[in-house]
Amino acid sequence: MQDCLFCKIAQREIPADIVYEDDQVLAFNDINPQAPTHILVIPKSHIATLNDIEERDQALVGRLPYVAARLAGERGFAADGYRVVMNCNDQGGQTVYHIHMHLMGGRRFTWPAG
Ligand code: IU
Repeated sequence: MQDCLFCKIAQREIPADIVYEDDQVLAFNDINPQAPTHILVIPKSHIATLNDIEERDQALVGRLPYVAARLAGERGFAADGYRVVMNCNDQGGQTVYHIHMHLMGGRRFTWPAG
């Protein structure tokens, strides 16, 4: 999608520190990390918010936690635990309108979220 930052990253029009890629999904280090590891896992195709996921997108979106868990395993904190987050719309804290799963690990997280 035109003017979508994460589409531009997926299309290599804007640089990012990419840590994983397959035909459907891309993962890159967050530019403003909130944990020792903070990776964003995105679908390559544009979906603006969680509310915009369609029936046909289910397998694609299901791939996000699959990839996140795999990356957590590779980085050695899968067993200790980690946090995945998807923010939706303004009150949910979403700032980039292309769905993304935050994978954060390497420290202890608290609950409830702020
Ligand atoms: P949010 O859930 O939409 O608030 O998360 C957006 C994330 O995208 C946030 O953690 C930013 O630090 C991150 N990010 C980025 O990695 N690179 C960028 O160029 C921009 C935002 I703008």
